Amino acid sequence: MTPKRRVDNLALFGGERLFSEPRHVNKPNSPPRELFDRYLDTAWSAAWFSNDGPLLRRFEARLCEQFDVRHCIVTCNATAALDIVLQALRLPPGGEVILPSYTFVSTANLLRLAGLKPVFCDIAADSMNADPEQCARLISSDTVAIIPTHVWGVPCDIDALEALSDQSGVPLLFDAAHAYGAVHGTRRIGGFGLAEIFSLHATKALHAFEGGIIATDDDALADDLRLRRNFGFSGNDQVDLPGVNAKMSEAHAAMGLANLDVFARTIAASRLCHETYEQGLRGIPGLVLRMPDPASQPNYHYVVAELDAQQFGMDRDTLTRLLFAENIWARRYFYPGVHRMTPHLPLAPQAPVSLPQTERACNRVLVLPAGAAIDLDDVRAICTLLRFISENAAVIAGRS
Ligand code: T4K
Repeated sequence: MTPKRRVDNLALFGGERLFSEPRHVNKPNSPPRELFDRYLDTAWSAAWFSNDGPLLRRFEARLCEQFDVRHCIVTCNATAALDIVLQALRLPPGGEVILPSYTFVSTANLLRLAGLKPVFCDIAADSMNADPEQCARLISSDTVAIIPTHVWGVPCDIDALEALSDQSGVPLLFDAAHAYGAVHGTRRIGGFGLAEIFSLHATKALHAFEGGIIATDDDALADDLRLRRNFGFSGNDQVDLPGVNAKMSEAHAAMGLANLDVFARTIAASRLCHETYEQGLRGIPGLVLRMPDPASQPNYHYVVAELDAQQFGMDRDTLTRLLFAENIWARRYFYPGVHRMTPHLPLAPQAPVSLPQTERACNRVLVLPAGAAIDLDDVRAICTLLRFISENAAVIAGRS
């Protein structure tokens, strides 16, 4: 890790890369191996590896207790989880679902596959979450659901969205993929809306290699989801409805449980990483870190920077190219915005959807390598590099 002294030292201009191996946005957290092995051994000795096994049940029970909800249905990933929720709600074909465009593409894809119509709302500039006033304006007689995301683990304006759902009678589901461990007011994320859906993908704050959680207090919905997760089987030969295979294996549940055991340490390490970036990037013109709202007890899992090209002296994409050349795989999530992705472009191209705050975020955001598993010396080296680039932005921009 040799710091750059001259612009020629940048890897994009032929210099040595800062890191010999890529530094990723979220290197997966690994719990102590013996902890994972201990859980796995119980599955091994019972020779029970899937289908509602004992580890899965333990995992679900612990999640219910944490979220203070009656049901947690754990699945093979969050996309499959939302898929069975949409099926369970029996939404009429052609129904409109309001969701932000500034989110991962999976929800909009599922809506299209289910014959539903995604209606994209803009985000509030201060939170990057769905703007409740926009959502209210988009409600029509065809609206069948609202699915906002707690982007970067920052809770949405839950009170306003719940009020909107109550007034309109439209069911509210939260995409909580990023938000395990976050708190809104005095309650953990997991207990809001009709259901909240978490991702346990390897890159998430809490992970199970792959996985998803549906948290809900609705007994009938939970019963239906358990059937749908397992092909619709209610007995050995009894199939009640057309379900799919959305089950989680015991090996995945073992990883989920092991990561749950060490989660307090995970959050503390992620927080330290965040604070190291805060310190290291302070004062760089035009490079602003999104600060976690302490009132919502964030999980500190993502380090999200916003770049003002004019003040920094270089646009976000040029900076991304410079960082990639150094093996810093910073990501411009959720570029270009779901409403501008091929499957979700408006059917009438002459009437493009205008979402100014979403487009602004898509053009400015850079998610930096972070999380509990990152080496803090790497974080300091990334900050030093960003400061060097900022100080030499005019020269670099002229050459790239
Ligand atoms: N809703 C939201 C808001 C979401 O963000 C997501 C998923 C979902 C719903 C759906 O949840 P799941 O159905 O996945 O449970 C990644 C993840 O694949 C995806 O789960 C995640 N969001 C999304 C934000 O990020 P990509 O295409 O960016 O993945 P990828 O492979 O580039 O991974 C990100 C970085 O992590 C890379 O730099 C490589 C590194 N990495 C990745 C893996 C898998 C590792 O270092 N180790 C690993 O094991 O989508």
